[in-house]
Amino acid sequence: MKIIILGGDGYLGWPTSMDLAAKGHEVLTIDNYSRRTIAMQSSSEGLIQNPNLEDRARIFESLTGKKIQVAIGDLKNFSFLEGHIKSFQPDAVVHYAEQPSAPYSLKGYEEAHYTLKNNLEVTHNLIWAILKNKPECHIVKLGTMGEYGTPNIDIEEGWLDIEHKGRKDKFLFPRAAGSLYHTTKVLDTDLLWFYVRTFDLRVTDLMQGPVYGLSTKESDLDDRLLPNFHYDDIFGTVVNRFLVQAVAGVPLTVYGKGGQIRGYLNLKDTLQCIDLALHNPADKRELKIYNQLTETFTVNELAENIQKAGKTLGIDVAIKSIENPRREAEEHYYNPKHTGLIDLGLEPNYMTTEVLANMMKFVMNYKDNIDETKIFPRVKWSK
Ligand code: USQ
Repeated sequence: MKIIILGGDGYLGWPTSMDLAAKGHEVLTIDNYSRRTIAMQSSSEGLIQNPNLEDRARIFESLTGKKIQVAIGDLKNFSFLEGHIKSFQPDAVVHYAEQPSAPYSLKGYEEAHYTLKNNLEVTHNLIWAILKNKPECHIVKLGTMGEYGTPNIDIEEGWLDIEHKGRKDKFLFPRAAGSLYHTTKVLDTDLLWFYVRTFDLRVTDLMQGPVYGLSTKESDLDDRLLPNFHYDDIFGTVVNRFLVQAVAGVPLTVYGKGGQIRGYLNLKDTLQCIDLALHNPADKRELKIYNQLTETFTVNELAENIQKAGKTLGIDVAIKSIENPRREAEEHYYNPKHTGLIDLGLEPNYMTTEVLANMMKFVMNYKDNIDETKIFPRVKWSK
C-alpha cells in the first residue's frame, strides 16, 4: 500500500512509520516538530534525545535497506497537505498529527487555543485534501478512549443502539471528555462522521487508551530509532512516568485516590492495531470505530505492579498519593468493550511484571538524564 503517516515524528507516529516501511509498504511520513517545540517551551523534554525525523529515516534505511520518505511542514497549511496527497496518491492516511497532551491543553488560553486550532484544522484539511484528490483513500484516525469519559454504563465500540418511546435508532456512543484535548478528539469524530455520511469518506476511528512501552521490532535495532519517551507531567503517560519515577527513587505520583480506571495497551499492540485497521478498511460512507486497549487497571494497580517489577530488580519502589491536579472521577464504573480488534486478529502483549521490569532496566541506562523537576504536576484543571 501507499501510506501517509501524519505526525510521523511522534511517540506512535515514528514506530508506525518504521513498522509499515519494514513490511514493504511505500511510506511518506510528515511532521512539523510541534511536539518537540512544545516540549522545549514547557521544559518537558524526553528521557533520551532522538535524532530528527530525516536523520531517523536515514539511520533506519542504513540498517534495514527500507526507505521512509519524509516531509517537514505544517498540516494547518492546506496547500502543503493537499500537495502531498495529490502527488503521493495514498491508499491510506494514518492521522496522528494532533497536540496530544491533556495537561498542555489546560495550561492557559494560548495552549487551549493552539490545541483546538491545530487538532481541528488538521483533521478538516485532511478531509478536504482527500475529498478533492483521492476520495477513495482510507483515513485511519487516532481517537482516544478519553472521548467517552467514565460513564456509569458499559462503553460500546463507538455506537449505541437506543430505544426511545418505542422507536429505535443507532447513534455515536455519548461522549463526555475530561480535558480540552480529549474534547478536540470528540469534535474530530463528529467532523469525520459528518463527511462520511454526507460525502462518502471511508474512515476508521481508533479509540485508544494510554500507551506504554519503547520496544518494537525496529526500535530494538538501534537506540537512535527509539520513540520519544516522556516522563514529565505534560507529555508523559502514567505508566512511562511511573517507571522513570521508580528508577529515580521518587515515590510514584498517584493522583488522588488512585481508583481511576483506564484501558492500556503496549506500543507493540498499537502497531498491530494500525496494521489490522489498514487491512480491514471501512467501506465508502462507513465510519468504523474500535476501542483500542487490551486490559484495564486502576492507577493504584499500576503503581503496585511497578512496585512488584522493581522488587525483581532489587529496587524499592514507594507509592504516594498526591493531590489530584485533574478534575476526574477517582472511583467509578468502567467497562469498555474491546473485542473488535481481537476479532480481526489482535494478539495482545500484556503488561506482565517481566515487561515492566525490562522497561525499568532500559530506563536505568538513562538514569543520569532524569530531571526530577519535570515529574510533579505543574498544570491544574481548575484555576
Ligand atoms: N495519573 C496519575 N499519576 C500520574 C499521571 C497520571 O495518577 O503521575 C492518572 C491520571 O489522573 C489519569 C490516568 O492516570 O487518571 C491516565 O493519565 P495519563 O496522563 O496516562 O493519560 P491521559 O492524560 O488521559 O492521556 C493519555 C495520552 C493521550 C491519550 C490518552 C488515552 O496523553 O494522548 O489520548 O492517554 S485515554 O486516557 O484513554 O483517554
